[in-house]
Amino acid sequence: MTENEVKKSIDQATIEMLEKATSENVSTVFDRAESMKPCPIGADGACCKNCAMGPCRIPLAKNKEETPEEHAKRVGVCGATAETITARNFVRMIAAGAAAHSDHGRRVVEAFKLMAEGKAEDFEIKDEQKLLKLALDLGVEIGERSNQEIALDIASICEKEFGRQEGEILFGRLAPIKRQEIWRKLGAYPRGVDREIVELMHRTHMGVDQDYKNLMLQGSRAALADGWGGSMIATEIQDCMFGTPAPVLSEINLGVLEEDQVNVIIHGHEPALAEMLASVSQEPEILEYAKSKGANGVNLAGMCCTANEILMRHGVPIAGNYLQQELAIITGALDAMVVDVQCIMQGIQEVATCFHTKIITTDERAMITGSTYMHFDEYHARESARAIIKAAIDNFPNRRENVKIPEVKSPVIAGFSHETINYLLGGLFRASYRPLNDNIINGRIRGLAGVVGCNNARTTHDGAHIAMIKELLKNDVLVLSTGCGAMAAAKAGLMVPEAAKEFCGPGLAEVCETVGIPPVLHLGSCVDNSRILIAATAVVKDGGLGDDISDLPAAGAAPEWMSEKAISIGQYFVSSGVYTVFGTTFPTGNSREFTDYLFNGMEELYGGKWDFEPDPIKAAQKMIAHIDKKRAELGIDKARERVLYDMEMRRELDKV
Ligand code: NFS
Repeated sequence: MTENEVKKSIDQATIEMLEKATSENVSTVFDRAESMKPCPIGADGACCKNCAMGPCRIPLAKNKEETPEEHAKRVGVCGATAETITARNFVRMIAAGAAAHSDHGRRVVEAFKLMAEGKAEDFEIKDEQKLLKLALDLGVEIGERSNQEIALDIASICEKEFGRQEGEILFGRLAPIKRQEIWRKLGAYPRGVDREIVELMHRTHMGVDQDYKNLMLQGSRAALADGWGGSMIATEIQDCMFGTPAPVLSEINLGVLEEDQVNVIIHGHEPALAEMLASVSQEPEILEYAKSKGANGVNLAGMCCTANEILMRHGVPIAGNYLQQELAIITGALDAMVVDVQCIMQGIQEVATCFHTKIITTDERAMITGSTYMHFDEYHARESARAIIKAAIDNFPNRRENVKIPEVKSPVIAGFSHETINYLLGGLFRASYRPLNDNIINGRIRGLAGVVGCNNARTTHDGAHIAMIKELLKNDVLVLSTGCGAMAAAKAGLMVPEAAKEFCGPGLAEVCETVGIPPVLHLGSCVDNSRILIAATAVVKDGGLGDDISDLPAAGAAPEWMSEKAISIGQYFVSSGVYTVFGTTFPTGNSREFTDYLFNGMEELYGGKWDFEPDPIKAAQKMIAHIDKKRAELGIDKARERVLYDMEMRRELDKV
């Protein structure tokens, strides 16, 4: 292991595979990040390419105050100011991120509708309870009607929600009343996400909206239409069709690949295909076919968010997070990487040419030149999945000599949906968040943190996630996690109940040990950040901690973010009242005024705000400071002092 590689990742499996990549002369994202530095102008949002008079670059000189005269000169050819250009770039990131989540949601609704119409026989309603709850939320008549009839109504309401032209999105009603009033007062209560994104793209076209506060209002609307709309629809319908997650034990990291079996990784985001692959991969006929090709079985593993989906629902192991996608191929043991949409690096195809791995694309929206396309047909989902697995099996005999699977994996308990947390805390017959609220009020739990988001090759892989989470746990902050951040936590052994004793402050450790939960709760994929919104709302509704999400001793973070989806998530957290800190880089350095609006001004309007802190320990401390501020405002800071005093006393006693 060279010193250089330690900086690339804190994950042992990753470090080993990077060594293998170097020795076999295979270039990865880590190498490319080293040889190509980010453009400093683009990184700060200082480049406007919204018309052909540009691109205009108006960089801000760092480490130096700008005079008003200098600022006035720093404009694009059309006269657009630094504020306008930076804000336009920022809200366009929100639009792209919201579009990705919501188009995923729409696909799920389409499959759900086909199922309800009886046209997609391989799908079914797995969670009837959730279907009925959804019917109540959406005002769908239940009566004596069949599940199919109810599902059909739900599908057509959800389908229309994406394009809602006026009024308020229906799932917004699930937010605390006070939050909804804030959105109404500000004019931020969104219509359908399609409408909000189109309007956002219109407003950022040359010569339209030229006021950064007004642009951010539209940014908030698009982001809220994602979080409380597109993403929430995705989560709710997926739960109906594939089951609401419940705690499940599995394993994570490249060590889950098996040398003697056909290894298939499903990578991407939408769970329909992954569900079918999980369902067919152990069919006797398939296993027999694998045997005929010399393999001892078929080993399905996940990568990125689709991995979270099938981990949460079926305990299918995870091979790794975002920055490990090329490394899975570099093991030499991967027979097929099956991908759908989002977070799939084009680099995997080039890496695959150095090995025998077959890259199989399955979605007509996401093709990769040089890969094999096998259409996933929702009408005949099981047949499509069988064909894909068979293609992987056919590739098994093509394995070359250079196979090396790192012997690194960790146990993980996942599956903490809002419903599960409710049952675990309150019991099946009196499901409630009461014990959580009581423990926050009495100070054993200092507060809640959502640590979510990606990996980024510009910072040490997993490093910031783990440093931040450990700092939070030490200070009695319960962590909820999704996406690649959740995978980082799982790989570091933080998603098993035993972790509580080792990593948590005494108050949090006691609560986790009593309830039997890990101190970092895996809530799912990135669209499942909607579960965090619902959990936060449940805490508000249970009482004693204010009457809005912005009153809670809670904070959000994405310490290694890279995708535009993360910006949309950050914005809907902020617009829902959450203090949200990002690491690595922040794309608004070009305008101090606009950045100040995000970091301070928004709080006056929404009660939540953005922040940026690349040092994960400092970022965690900022989150803790915010949590303590909220505790003081709620008048529960004294309880916490008493608990701390008690623990200090106990430690003193231990020394005697
Ligand atoms: Ni989220 Fe999922 Fe990972 Fe980032 Fe990509 S997989 S939706 S965007 S990289 S957390």
